[in-house]
Amino acid sequence: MGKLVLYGLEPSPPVRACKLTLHALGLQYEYKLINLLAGEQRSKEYLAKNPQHTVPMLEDDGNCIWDSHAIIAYLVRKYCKHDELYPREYYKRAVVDQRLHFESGVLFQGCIRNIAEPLFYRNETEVPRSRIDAIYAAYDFLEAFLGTQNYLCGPKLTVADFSVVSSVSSLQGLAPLEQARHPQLSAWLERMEQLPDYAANNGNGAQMLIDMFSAKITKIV
Ligand SMILES: N[C@@H](CCC(=O)N[C@@H](CS)C(=O)NCC(=O)O)C(=O)O
Repeated sequence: MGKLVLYGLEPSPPVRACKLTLHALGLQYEYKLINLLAGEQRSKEYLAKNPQHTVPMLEDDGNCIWDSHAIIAYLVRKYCKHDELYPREYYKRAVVDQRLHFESGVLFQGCIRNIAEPLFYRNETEVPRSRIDAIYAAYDFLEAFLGTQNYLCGPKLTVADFSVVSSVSSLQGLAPLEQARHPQLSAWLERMEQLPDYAANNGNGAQMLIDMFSAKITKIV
């Protein structure tokens, strides 16, 4: 097995999705901190590895992969002896892929990045109410995806749960889950919080992002 290096920082949800996956697979890795607010992702060295200048990035024996969804799928395919976390069966895998794309487009880009970018990169301090409404609308979809099942793709944990929990946990300051409107999703989040070493791999970083949001936001308008 080659040497694995994960580049990232704790508040980043997709970095934490990778940490949850690496932990579930029992993989050792080196963690290299990239300070986004200091612009380290745009250094010549980093851009040479990842021209899109995003974290997370995984380096596996010199091969660089970015986008958390590509990373977590790669890790399971390459390093997992069983296929539960990312099933090989076509339909089961399609369901996991759908949840991963939902996380990428709707939860991360549509909810988190749409709020974070104006605050952290353009120094804005007010958040339009419509962006908070969009978070609750995304929760409605997740509630439907879950139905009566324990995990997002059925009775078993998959990488989709790791990806989605990285966003949903980070949104709890901006849009706390309401038990009455989202009973299944609330129970799912509590279930995810019971995972071994959850705090180290996701909970603490999610709280950091929640604190960063609340330090910056003066008003929802
Ligand atoms: N879809 C990507 C999102 C990656 C992303 O946008 N990461 C943010 C941090 S959470 C970032 O690197 N921002 C710095 C930049 O874009 O320059 C993934 O899942 O990895």
